[in-house]
Amino acid sequence: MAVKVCITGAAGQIAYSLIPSVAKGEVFGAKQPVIMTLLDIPPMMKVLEGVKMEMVDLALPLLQEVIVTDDPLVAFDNVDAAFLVGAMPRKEGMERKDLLAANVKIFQAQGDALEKKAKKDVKVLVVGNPANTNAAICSKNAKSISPANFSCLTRLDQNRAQAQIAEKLKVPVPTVKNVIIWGNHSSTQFPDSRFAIVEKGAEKVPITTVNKDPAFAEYLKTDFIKSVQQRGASVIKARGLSSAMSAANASVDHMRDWWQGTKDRWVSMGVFSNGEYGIPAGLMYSFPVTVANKKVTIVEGLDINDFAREKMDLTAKELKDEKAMADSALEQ
Ligand code: NAX
Repeated sequence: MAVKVCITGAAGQIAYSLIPSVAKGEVFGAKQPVIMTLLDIPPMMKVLEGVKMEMVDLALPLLQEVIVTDDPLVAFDNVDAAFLVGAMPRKEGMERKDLLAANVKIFQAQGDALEKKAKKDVKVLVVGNPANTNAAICSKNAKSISPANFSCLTRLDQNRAQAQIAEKLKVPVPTVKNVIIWGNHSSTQFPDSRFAIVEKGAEKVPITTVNKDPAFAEYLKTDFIKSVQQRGASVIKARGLSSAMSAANASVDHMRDWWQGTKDRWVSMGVFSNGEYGIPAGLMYSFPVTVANKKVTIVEGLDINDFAREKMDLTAKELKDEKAMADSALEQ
């Protein structure tokens, strides 16, 4: 049976990289057929028809059907998985709270549509910003779907962090494991390298054992954190556009691990807190998690020192403020 997958914001730049990966089997399995529904807004329908033509021209064995639409009720009909990428971009002169207000309304409407149409075990990954708060609003409006089926993307931040450490240590990127992103997908996130290891054969070596130089330990507490927090802004500055190829790749990583499991490593996902590590219950917060049988479990029992506590609370506070702003925007 085919897996039915929706991608929203399907005429945009992230979707343009994400669509072929999903259609080729990189997310749901190399032998798993897919039906794809693509949602965007009415002015983008012509572009979306072009995207559909290109998908047909990929001539892929796993892609059974492509449906393009501007109606969320059609896009989410009977879907098993949804990548919610589409969001209102920040326009010149727009304040953060106006951007948030516009987006929470989009995600409220999409939550309603998911509630009406999606499978009850649908897996929803929110990529569109502000991703954490959008995911929380979406879930709130889809009451009959478990909140555990909603998450938001912080995997790009994790990948950025992992790549920077690998570069510093001159080791292959996949051998660096257990870097954590805590909190919001914003510049208050806390990229935490304290538990990171390098795998050398069967050995797991803490990164500060791989490089014992005190300057490296200092870098991990300062420039490393800042550069991961600011990486998105650096890409915009250089490219004139926000991260797209890397965001699509991270979305693939996130959904693939949710669908197929994480095996022996932690990954970071924005999920609802149940009060773990003193983070208020109900906040959509990025935690280290493992996944087995499509069930996400927050890694517990990690030591939180004063340095980490301060950073984790700061990003939680930003999320609480965003949630309050979103709630007031929805009341208006
Ligand atoms: P684009 O502007 O290229 O594409 C967005 C698409 O969404 C457009 O085609 C637009 O028409 C569509 N759209 C707008 N409102 C919609 C609605 N109500 N329903 C369906 N589609 C709608 O942006 P792109 O570069 O693809 O980025 C998409 C989102 O990802 C943005 O919000 C961006 O900020 C966010 N990002 C999130 C990241 C993360 O790690 N969580 C990283 C990358 C990116 O910044």
